[in-house]
Amino acid sequence: MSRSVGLAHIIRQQDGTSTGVWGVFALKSAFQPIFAFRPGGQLEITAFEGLIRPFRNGEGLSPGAFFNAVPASDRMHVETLARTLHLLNAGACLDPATSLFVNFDPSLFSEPTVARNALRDMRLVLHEAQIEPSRIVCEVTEQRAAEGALHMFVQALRDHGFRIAVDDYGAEESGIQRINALKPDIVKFDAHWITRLMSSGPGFALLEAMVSEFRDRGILNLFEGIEETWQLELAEKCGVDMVQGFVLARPELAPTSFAAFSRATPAAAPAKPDKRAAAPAVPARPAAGQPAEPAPAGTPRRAHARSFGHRGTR
Ligand SMILES: [Ca+2]
Repeated sequence: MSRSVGLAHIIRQQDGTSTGVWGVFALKSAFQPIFAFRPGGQLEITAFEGLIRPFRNGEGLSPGAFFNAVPASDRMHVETLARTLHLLNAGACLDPATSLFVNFDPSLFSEPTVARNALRDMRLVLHEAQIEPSRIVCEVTEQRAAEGALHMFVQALRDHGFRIAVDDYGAEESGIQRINALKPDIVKFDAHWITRLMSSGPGFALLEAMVSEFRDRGILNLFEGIEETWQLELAEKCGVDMVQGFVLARPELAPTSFAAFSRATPAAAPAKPDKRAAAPAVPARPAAGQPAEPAPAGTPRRAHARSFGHRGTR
């Protein structure tokens, strides 16, 4: 089965997942789990972020390079295709009890009519995927769009019943005033910024103060790009609500194996044997010393600069 989204096409695969075709590129959905801290310090998958993985002639490409290569005139089509794929694939293979984070570039939606039509189309896809709008968290970057247009777009998202997350908080010119004005449900702290702050005592204190301030305002805090065990320990010490990063789980192409953690029945896709049967109901936290440099809790250390690729991976 195939259908068109603008100039692009979506193909339903035999395993129940959907892939996209845009020019010479094949696009697939990957999902990365987002974990919540539960009482007792356990971590539980509470949501997934949809991320695009582009392929050309069967070879995987960097998402950043792919999105940079998309001409401005095609960006809306490609973004719409990416979101549509994530919604269809989430409906096919993710636990309905989890939320789905999808990325939006608000600068593409500065025209109210464009936003209205795009969100109406998105609701149709959600209906088809049998996903309630309340499961959707829209990640918006605040720094790329004009303020008035951004507020209007965020309001339109809310009117559709979606939640709002400010993405990459701390990068570039984002600031507390803009957070106060936008009143998001969730703030996702910029991965590089967190790493920098965690590397010094005063930086960590600042991070802790911000987390506490947002919490007082009813905003949930999420740290992304958590790559090392010591960062995870500091995140917990900071009182953050949710964490995402390679140390916990890497993104997996749909159909993912994550269903094993929270869903008894296999997805529309054929079950991946073995792993499912043995998987624990709640993923174990990484043991100290693995997979990466441990450090005593509360001992911030300088992180190795490593690209996490969370940008431009809509
Ligand atoms: Ca994001």
